Amino acid sequence: MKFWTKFSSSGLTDSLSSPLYIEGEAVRLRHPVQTDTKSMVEQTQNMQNGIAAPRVVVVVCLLKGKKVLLGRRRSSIGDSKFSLPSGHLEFGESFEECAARELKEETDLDIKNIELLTVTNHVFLEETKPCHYVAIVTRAVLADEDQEPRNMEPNMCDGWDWYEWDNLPKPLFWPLEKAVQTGFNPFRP
Ligand code: IPR
Ligand code: MG
Repeated sequence: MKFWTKFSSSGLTDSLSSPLYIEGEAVRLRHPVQTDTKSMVEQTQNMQNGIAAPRVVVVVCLLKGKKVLLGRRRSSIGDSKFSLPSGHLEFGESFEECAARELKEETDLDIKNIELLTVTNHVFLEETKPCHYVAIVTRAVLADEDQEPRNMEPNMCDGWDWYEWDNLPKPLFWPLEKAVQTGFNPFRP
């Protein structure tokens, strides 16, 4: 069953049975949401068969001794926040493949012993760019302990460094912040 939500230029007119029109086109949503027309235009950038869809990202807790690798983001999403290396899951990829690829792309590091730890759900409909992400949180270690991270995407990140889990920098980017709030600890066996 498909739900529809109708918007007017003045904002939300909530109805499960009315279409949402953005620039003349009807857009299907599975749930009515509280936001305005401009936000909806942004939100519906990720469409699958005409339905606004969540995206999947894989984040990696790369552990070295008592430290974890973090970088300060440069991005319209989470700008200036400290983030685990992360990236969007590509079609056909396993979580482990995505983790290894993203680490290589962003830090030039090779990793091993990639394990799934937890999943976090992030729904931000009130942001300038509303979005919905499911974050697959993994853990890994360096394939070669002597490797050092390189900032491979300086337009996306200020640089990578190792931080003590008990003394994380602030502010943290959502996936890590949410995990920490729930008592998550990647160092637990
Ligand atoms: P990419 O795929 O560009 O590495 O994604 P990202 O690191 O900017 O974003 C993934 C995190 C989500 C939660 C925005
Ligand atoms: Mg990334």
